[in-house]
Amino acid sequence: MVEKILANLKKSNCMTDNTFLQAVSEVLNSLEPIINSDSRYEQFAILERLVIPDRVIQFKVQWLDDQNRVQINNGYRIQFNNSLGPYKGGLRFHPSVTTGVLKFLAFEQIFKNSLTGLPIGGAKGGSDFDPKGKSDFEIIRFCRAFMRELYPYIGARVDVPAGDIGVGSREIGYLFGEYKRITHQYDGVLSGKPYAFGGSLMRPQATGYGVVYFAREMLAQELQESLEGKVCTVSGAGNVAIHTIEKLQQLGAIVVTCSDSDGAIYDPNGIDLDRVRELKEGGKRLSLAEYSHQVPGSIYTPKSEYPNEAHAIWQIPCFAAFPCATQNELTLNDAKKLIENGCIAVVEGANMPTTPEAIELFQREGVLFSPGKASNAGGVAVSEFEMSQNASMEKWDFDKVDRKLDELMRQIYKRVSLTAKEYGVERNFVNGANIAAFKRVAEAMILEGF
Ligand code: NDP
Ligand code: 2IT
Repeated sequence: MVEKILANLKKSNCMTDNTFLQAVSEVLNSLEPIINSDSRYEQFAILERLVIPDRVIQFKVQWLDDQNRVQINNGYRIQFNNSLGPYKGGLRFHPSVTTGVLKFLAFEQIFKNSLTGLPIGGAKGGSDFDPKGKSDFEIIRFCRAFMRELYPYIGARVDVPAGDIGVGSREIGYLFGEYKRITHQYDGVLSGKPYAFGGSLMRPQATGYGVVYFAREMLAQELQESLEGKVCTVSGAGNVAIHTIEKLQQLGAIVVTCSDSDGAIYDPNGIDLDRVRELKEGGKRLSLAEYSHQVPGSIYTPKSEYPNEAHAIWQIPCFAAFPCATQNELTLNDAKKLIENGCIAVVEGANMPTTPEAIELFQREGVLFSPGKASNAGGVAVSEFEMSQNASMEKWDFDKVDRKLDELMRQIYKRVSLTAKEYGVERNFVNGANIAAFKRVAEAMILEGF
């Protein structure tokens, strides 16, 4: 059954990128213990329907650069599944964006959003636009052109985009401004807005803080361990990485690494987060090589010097590893090294950063492994809190959002670990997450007919 679905998908998706198939294979294979437990799954063709997006919207984005030259990019929104609520998921602006990458991200989002227990469906969108090196006015012109094409398809009760790689509150602000100018509507059509007009406190921190809350709970429950005084490695230097590092440091962990698309920093004295922020926040995206010039004792390894099919970050000994940059950034070779160096937990902050072979090895060797759809769900959860505040015209204070986030991450951990136990795959949080998420989505799909 699973093989047949995967073969059909391969045929119908002329794919230049395998990430969509990778994500679907993982989910379908992990559903084995549940799929025959309810005859309605077959009767309603749930698996077959689940792997095909409701809609793939593609459009041309035309904008003027600072030299008044016309520039063209591809824009996309993949509305994958809205059984549980309005389509919800981020926008990614990065040259590597293709339909395939966005389909993988939108598919993962269905399950992540289901795990939160909140009423949100799964979607993703973005563009192959590269924000690096663009002026603020170029970013504005691009965001306006992007929204001019996207606005008919979104709405506070229809589809609510947010940020992802290359899209933070600055870009969401510009996108919102254009939506408002075109439609004359002032509602929660986007989340991750600046606090000044409708954003939620703590949305910028939510994904990273949530990752650490999940890790704290998992370590306490599974191993009676804490993060205090432990050496941790984090990859990435963007929104998720920065706030993962911040919360780890608040809990007394010693974070010794971070990275960007060109190289990695090892700082045995603990990452100086203010320096990283100066280089990376506000869309600056300066090179981390600068960090090693500014901070004595730190070492920068450019990407060209990474070991064969491995990454510099994962060569550093640590208690727990937090991949927070991008997909497939932690390979089998990296996993071998982490295990050799005594790493006992891997907590994904990015979406699908660990390759399937690496996950398998971690699980075989008893390393606690948390998939991103469970541990990075705090971002989208606080996005939903933002939708809720917008709809009721309320403003929650920081502590309220923080408490709700912490509680929600504990709930996700509990849901995932109990489900794994119930289906005979104890401590397999990948299968636990996929099964728990699937049950909720499948039930809604059945009850809504077809
Ligand atoms: P940002 O754009 O803020 O940061 C991305 C970071 O990853 C940057 O340091 C960037 O380097 C690096 N990076 C991007 N692409 C590559 C690549 N191909 N190879 C190596 N490094 C790369 O994005 P976020 O922090 O928001 O996103 C990071 C991950 O977390 C993504 O997988 C995203 O899908 C996921 N995520 C994000 C959420 C959010 O709320 N923002 C929520 C849940 C998951 P450089 O500085 O050189 O560009
Ligand atoms: O991958 C993700 O969960 C996000 N990029 C956040 C999505 C959201 O709607 O907040």
